[in-house]
Amino acid sequence: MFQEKGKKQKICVLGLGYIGLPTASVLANSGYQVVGVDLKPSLVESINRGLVHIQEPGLHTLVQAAVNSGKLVARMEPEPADIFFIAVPTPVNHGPGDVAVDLNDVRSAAEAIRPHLQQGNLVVLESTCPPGTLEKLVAPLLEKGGLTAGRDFFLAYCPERVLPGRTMKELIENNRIIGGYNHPSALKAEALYRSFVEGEIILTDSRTAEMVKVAENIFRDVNIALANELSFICEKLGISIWEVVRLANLHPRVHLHLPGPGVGGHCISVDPWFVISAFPEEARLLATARSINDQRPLHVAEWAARLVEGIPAPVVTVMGVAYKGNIEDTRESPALAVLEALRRRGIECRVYDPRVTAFPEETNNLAMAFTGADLALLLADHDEFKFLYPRELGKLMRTRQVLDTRHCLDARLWSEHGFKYCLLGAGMPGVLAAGAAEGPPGS
Ligand code: SAJ
Repeated sequence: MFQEKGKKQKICVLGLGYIGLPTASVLANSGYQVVGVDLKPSLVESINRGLVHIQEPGLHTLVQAAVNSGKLVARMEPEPADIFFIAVPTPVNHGPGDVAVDLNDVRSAAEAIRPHLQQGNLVVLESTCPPGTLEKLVAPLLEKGGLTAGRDFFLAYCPERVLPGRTMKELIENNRIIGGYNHPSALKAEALYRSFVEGEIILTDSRTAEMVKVAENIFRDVNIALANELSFICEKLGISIWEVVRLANLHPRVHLHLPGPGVGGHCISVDPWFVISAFPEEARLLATARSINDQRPLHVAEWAARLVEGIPAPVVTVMGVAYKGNIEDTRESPALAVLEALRRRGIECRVYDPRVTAFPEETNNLAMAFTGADLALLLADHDEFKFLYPRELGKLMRTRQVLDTRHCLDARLWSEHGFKYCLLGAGMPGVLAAGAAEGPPGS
């Protein structure tokens, strides 16, 4: 059986980031001999010491076990193997009036694999890519070595679908879509994934699998944009979008997402561009959704600025610079755009985030962050914020005001301690004071 044989197979994972490292460690702990490849020497060195550069529950333990058992080693270059995984970044670059998809890392990975590719090998692309990438870019690059894709070696696109913060669990439990370059390739990849995935595995062609992956994230982006647009309207109506979403979602066929300060992370705010840039005429809804979500940080900054208007040399303390709650990742975080917009207006900003460690101006010292502040601006709904004492915080602050953009805090509690509690998507600031004592629905 492939699976039994697979236990002894050697796998090269190119890219030891948010997907590559968790995947490499799971594969190593499933019995494969894994060589993790990354271009960053410091990262390679630290992984070989069992250390991780990503905060993800369960990852450190797994990497340590894999390294200690000798099943996982990190290198700067690929080497001959039975299976190659490509899990490298696929960013988009925003130029003036133009967004360009950057597939350079995928290209480099395919070129690095090529000299080592042998008859019978399997190459799997996991990075999110524009539909058609496997056929049009990866296969031709690999074939330049003289072997033919689908005949001499197997090739498949298997998108990762894990939610940051739940990666290790979802890597095993999620259903997987496998898009084969041809059917034999899909079957070969299926056998590999069956050896560590507990969810269902569905086979299709590579272009469909590529489109499925981006469609999943596009669905979320468009749905969030809808919630954000309704949120603008609810503010004008003086009602709460949060209550509207809660009640609408009681309908069995409605699943509105939540509004917020914007859409961050390296997936939802990036992947729609893989389709928009290739189909600008057709992808009108996608582009509109992107633009609605991109405007959110400016709207939040506008609210915040209004709340501190008239205060001499106002200070705003941002609570949570991560792109969402309970993670340490700040990539594409809406908080960055909010900070920039506030600073452009000359407003002094501080950043308090108990999760994020790699943000230069971040502090997890409450006193440093809140002393003399005029507004606590909650942007990421970390669990820690739910347990903050508004009474203690209020003593430090110059003006007791909080703007909650995630419906995270207990409005009644904060109001009881003298705070003007404002909830994004629940009426304009003037109107908010009246509704403040009501607290969030269900509180
Ligand atoms: N957000 C909202 N409202 C919501 C949900 C999210 O404003 O109702 C915001 C978040 O605060 C965050 C952004 O959207 O700023 C993205 O967060 P997320 O939790 O929706 O997504 P990611 O980027 O952490 O992970 C997504 C997931 N995709 C889907 O759920 C369809 C994950 O499963 C994918 O594997 C991942 O993208 C990826 O790598 O593509």
